Amino acid sequence: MLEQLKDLHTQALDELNKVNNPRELELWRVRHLGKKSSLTKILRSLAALPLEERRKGGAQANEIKRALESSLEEKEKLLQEALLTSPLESQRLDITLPGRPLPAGRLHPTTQILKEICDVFKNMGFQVIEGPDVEWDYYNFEALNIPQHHPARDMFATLWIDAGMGEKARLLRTHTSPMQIRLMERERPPIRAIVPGRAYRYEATDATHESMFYQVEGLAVDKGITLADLKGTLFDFCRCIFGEEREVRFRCDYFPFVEPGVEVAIGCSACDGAGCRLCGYSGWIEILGAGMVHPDVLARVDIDPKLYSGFAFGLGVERIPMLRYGIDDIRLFYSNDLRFLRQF
Ligand code: 2NL
Repeated sequence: MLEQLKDLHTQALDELNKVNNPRELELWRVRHLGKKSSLTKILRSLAALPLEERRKGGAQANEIKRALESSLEEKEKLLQEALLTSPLESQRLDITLPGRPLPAGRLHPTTQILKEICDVFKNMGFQVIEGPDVEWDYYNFEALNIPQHHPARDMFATLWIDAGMGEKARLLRTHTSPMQIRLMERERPPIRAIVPGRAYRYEATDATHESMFYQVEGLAVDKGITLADLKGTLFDFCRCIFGEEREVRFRCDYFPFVEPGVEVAIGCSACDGAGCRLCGYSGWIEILGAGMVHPDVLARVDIDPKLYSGFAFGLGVERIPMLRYGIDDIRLFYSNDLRFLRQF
């Protein structure tokens, strides 16, 4: 019987080694320690044996039973642990792996140059304000000294929202000046402000014309403002944006809302003034229109032109990066071609 018990023990341990999950373990327990197991049968049969054999066999059988029970417990623990750690192992994250690089965006070239322009004027004490893209005829034309049916309206090919309604017609502003009229209506001199924003024209597009473009307009109104203030301010601006060395030229020009009107040009950076295709063989590139605010414009917003005077200017924003980087088509700015945009 002792031999039989030994075999039984080794066989049970052998089988226990092959157990892989709690269900198999339970089957193993029933087989080797359950009521119908060989071991239980042996323990039951002991009663019929003579005392000496019963004692020896009993001791052996009980020892094996305890051994199997503690093996069972151990195995149970092992399986429990494996149950916890195996998903942790198989789903392990390597937190030392470098992350996937996120494609970094960038500011649109127009946004970049707008910030640069605004910073220059902010440093000179101008405030930056914005206004609506949809305007009344009154603010876009009438208040700027361009009455109904005046030929000067032809200078600004207009996108109308409701044409033929006189001063009450709405339109897409053809310049950002309307906001400066609004500013002069609600504030009293001294006024120093620039208005960056979109402007719209009803025009066929080509390399130098877009139906939507950006403008920065500036305005300064106070007692004793002269053309010299205008010249000094715009010279400084040109030096900040184009560098100390670039030449700046002032000449007469006409805009209905100023008197006198001037045009500001800088020496062509492509040919250094020698003359090339970019500058139309003149050596100069026009970048700004400006002038002294027309007395009638001041009077209309109830600023007395006998006491106050002002200068105003307007510049096309896209022209600056076009000159600086040799971009030969303004349409590139707003056609969303990433090959173009990624270069800035
Ligand atoms: C150009 C010309 C200019 C102004 C804009 C202005 C605004 C007010 C009163 C008087 Cl509220 N003038 N603005 C003056 C002269 C020229 O822009 O060619 N811009 C691209």
